Amino acid sequence: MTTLFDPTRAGRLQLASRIVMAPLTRNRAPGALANARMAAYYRQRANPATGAGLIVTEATAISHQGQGYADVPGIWSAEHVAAWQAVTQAVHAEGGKIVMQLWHVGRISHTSLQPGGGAPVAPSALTANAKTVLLVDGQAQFTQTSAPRALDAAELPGIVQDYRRAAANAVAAGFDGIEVHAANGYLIDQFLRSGSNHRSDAYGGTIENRARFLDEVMQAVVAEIGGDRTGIRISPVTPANDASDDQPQALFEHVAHRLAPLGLAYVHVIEGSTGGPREHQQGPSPFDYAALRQAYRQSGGQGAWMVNNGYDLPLAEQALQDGADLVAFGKSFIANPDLATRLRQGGPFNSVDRATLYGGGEAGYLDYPTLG
Ligand code: 8OZ
Repeated sequence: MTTLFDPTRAGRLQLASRIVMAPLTRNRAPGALANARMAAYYRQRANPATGAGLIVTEATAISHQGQGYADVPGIWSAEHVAAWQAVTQAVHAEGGKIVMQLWHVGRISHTSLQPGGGAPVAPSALTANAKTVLLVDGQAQFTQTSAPRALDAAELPGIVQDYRRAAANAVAAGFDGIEVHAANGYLIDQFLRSGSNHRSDAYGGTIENRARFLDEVMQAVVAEIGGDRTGIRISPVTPANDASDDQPQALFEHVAHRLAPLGLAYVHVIEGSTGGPREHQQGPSPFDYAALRQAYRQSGGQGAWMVNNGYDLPLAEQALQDGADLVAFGKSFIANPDLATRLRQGGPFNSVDRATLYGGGEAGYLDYPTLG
């Protein structure tokens, strides 16, 4: 019987366990630059014997336009690349593996974070009923997102190019690969889902059209660094950031079909409502995740299948028996740097302090205790 503690492979990534540290936004990168404190945080979780078999970084902006939250890191300049090298070196020194999550927030932004104080960009000029995180005197301030402007189709190749450059930069910074953030109501998901995409051109309307932008991003990134170190994260029914779709099953089975030929390292699926109920449903029937994986496999997709959202040990072991390859843990990795040790021993588990999640210093970041 496969356990969480058994090694596996995801594309060209040899992983010492099935335990993945999920991407987690922490707003501790002033100037969009990774720093020594972040390197220490990832290092604490990097040894596969006690921590993660694979770390996915916090979401990282591919461009200034892709920024939507205070003090989140970036990967669009040489300065960003140099800053992240301290993180990849720290993780590799512990024998760990780390991929960077590439992020464009689209409409989930605020004019104060955009180039020239302009409007955020989106598939359509529809304001999200959603909040972003600004920092005021170091304190997280949850603030309504700004009204976006609709992207002109002529702007899209530039954004695709930003993803491609970000992937190249991530490799230059020493990452083992990248994960394209296509989940949680950010730019790619805004194109995918009917609630946020009201376009009448080749990028809107039909499912095929709404998936076109994702397709172009994936093709570009895979051409740049190779499919076997590229992953993707999707969240078929999450309502996060005002995301909605009237036919999620058909939409994401189409996405699975399109992803299959890319030779990806892995597909990462948030089940249900991100950070909330796993049973969350959009549309008339519960989402069928087994059918989604089957659609991917039947189209020839061989990437590792990574599941996420509210997993504990029994649920995770069951997922592996049911055909998942990897399980990503979010909040439990924030609070338990030695999560693998604790899972192996059946606990105990520290719980997360919500007051220190977004922004701040070492408290609630570097000071969660390990066993022993
Ligand atoms: C929580 C706070 C800010 C951003 C996501 C990147 O949901 C995020 C995020 C989560 O994917």
